[in-house]
Amino acid sequence: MEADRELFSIIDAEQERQNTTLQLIASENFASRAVMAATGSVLTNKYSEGYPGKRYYGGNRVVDQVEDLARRRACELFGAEHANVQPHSGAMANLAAYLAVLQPGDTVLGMRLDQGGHLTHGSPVNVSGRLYNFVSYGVSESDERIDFGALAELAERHRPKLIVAGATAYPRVIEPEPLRRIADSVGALLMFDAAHIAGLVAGGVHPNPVPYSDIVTLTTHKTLRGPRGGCILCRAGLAAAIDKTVFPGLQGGPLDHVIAAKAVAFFEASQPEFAEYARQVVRNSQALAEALAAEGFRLVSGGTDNHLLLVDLRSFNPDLTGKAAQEALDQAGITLNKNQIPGDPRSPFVTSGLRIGTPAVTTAGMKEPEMVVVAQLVRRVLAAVGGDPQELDEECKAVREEVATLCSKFTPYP
Ligand code: DSN
Repeated sequence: MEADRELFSIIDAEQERQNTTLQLIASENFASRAVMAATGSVLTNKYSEGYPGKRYYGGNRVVDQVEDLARRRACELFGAEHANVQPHSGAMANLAAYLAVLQPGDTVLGMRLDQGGHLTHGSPVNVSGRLYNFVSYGVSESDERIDFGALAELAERHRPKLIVAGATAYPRVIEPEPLRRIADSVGALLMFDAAHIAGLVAGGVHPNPVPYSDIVTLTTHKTLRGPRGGCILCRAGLAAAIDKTVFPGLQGGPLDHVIAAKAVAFFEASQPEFAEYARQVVRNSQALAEALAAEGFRLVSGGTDNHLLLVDLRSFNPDLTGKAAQEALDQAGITLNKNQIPGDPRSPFVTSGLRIGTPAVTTAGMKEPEMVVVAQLVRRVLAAVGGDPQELDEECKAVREEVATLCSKFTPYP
């Protein structure tokens, strides 16, 4: 058969993009060759509905070993009693967790999307917000950190069955202990969505929510640096309910090739080098925050202690929107995303902020000195937005060349 040159040349173009431009999307990373080899393996050919030892089809002796290994490694890495490694994504992991412990109409507390939460934490446009009575909590105006006092009051008033913790755009540590206390005070279950910080937890730089939570969901492709997918960790008492909900409740056949790659990622994340990686992710994020502040940008909450930072663009230029900033930076080879900031007067499609993350550039080998250069490049582009369009074009072109030179020393896939 003729080779599919058309498709593979498109993939080559994406590899070139990843190698030559700056990847600063907080939820992205560069998976290892081993993770990608497992994802591209013959395991993609197998059907294996069910769980190890209890499959619907034959021929699963080998696949059972893969899934058992992935489950065992996930439990060891996070100190969990049970792991389900089949969720196709973080959204599926969250939905399965809800379906396992809630009835439609039940009350749940979750962090509001525009305060740093996630669509699946009760947004009205997501099935979570349609099926359950989500009540939102957020950050306090004064320090832009989770307002635990207000959260405790909401819990007292609404008596939720479940409290959902975790965020996608929150630059601070989320302490699991006070959440457990609040959940216990009203007899609620606690679910911690650790999708963003799973790698920081595995690397020992953030507190592990597993001992405090009834359920922890995560994705394997963000700071954890594995394949695109989800995972659920839970107490032994919830294992049967979670497993039954993932399959046959929600999904069909598991993606065995991705489960194999998750096993690789759990192995890699258990190595001493990964702990150093996680530490460097945070050091880079803090260096970038400091450098951006020196360039005139206000950081939401004043800085960061994780892998991401939120920039309030209004401090730099009140007319500069996240949308315009993202588009100009994209043109200059700097990939990141516009993001609402707490209390943002602009819509999620426009926004007043940017979210910037360091997991991918840290994997590529960048350190604090490179973060200072990145901040300067970002400032140069954003200073030109809103002025003469031709000057903006020229500045983007000049920055793009400097970005390419920088990336040539830190190429993820040479
Ligand atoms: N899309 C992910 C993120 O960027 O945070 C969350 O699902």
